[in-house]
Amino acid sequence: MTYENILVERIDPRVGLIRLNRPKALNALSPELMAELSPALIELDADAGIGCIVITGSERAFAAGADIKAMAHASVVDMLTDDLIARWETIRGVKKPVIAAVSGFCLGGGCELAMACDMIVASESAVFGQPEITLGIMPGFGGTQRLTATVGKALAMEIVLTDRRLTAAEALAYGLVNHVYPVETYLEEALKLAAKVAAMAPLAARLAKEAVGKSFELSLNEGLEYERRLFHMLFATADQKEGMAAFAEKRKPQWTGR
Ligand code: DAK
Repeated sequence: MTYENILVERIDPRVGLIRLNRPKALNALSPELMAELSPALIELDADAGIGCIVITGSERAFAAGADIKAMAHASVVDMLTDDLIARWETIRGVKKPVIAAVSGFCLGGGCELAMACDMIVASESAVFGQPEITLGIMPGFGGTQRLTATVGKALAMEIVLTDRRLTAAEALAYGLVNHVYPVETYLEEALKLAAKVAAMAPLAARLAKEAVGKSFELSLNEGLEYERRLFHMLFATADQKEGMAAFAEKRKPQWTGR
């Protein structure tokens, strides 16, 4: 598939890179962009040669939110019936680990997209926020849920109700991002982190991601039970045998993803 609003690359080793590419609109997430992001994610997720996916924007903007101009005249029926929401939901269904490499503006739907990823690597210039309230709306893709789970109620309320923005350093302190690097190196560092993840046993990475994700939804007891089932399941894989044999034989494991 050819894309006009994103760029897709396969980077060695085993990393898929998606660049949001509407620089003039600060990568505003238009319906057209989301319609491309969704199949690109599905394609990389299905590609056995890929072990981790990185989503990035430009140095100036990861994404300044959903496209306000495209949404301005939408009715409630448009919002309810459009398959727009399904496109946003695709990110939640991706089974491989996804890292957001964020620089510059990371606002509204852009911040929600980054938070829907599994890890965030930020540049020193990154600014996180949920400015929807200034448009007469509120976050619609996790800005009241994932953000609150990460930074806590008090700060989430301030961000969502007053358009308080977080600097990269604050985002790091509150646990919203994994690492902060200079603008010149943040993408390279995100790709290095992705390569590290992609070098792990693919099925173990997939199930480990699933189990961490479930911790947001289940009680502790249910989560522990769920984790145990996935843990047991990995003993049916060739990679578990290989990983433990390699340890005993003091060599690097050769994963097959089986
Ligand atoms: N939408 C459309 N265009 C945008 C945009 C956006 N979100 N953000 C920036 N642009 C465009 C500007 O209109 C401008 O275009 P031209 O006028 O040159 O044609 C260009 O990008 C450069 O922007 P500025 O000239 O404004 O640049 P500045 O450096 O002065 O300001 C800024 C940068 C990021 C502070 C400012 O552009 C800004 O405040 N942007 C809007 C930020 C914002 O309010 N974002 C939240 C949008 S609402 C959903 C899920 C999620 C959502 C919706 C639905 N579903 C699941 C269905 C999310 C909603 C949102 O994100």
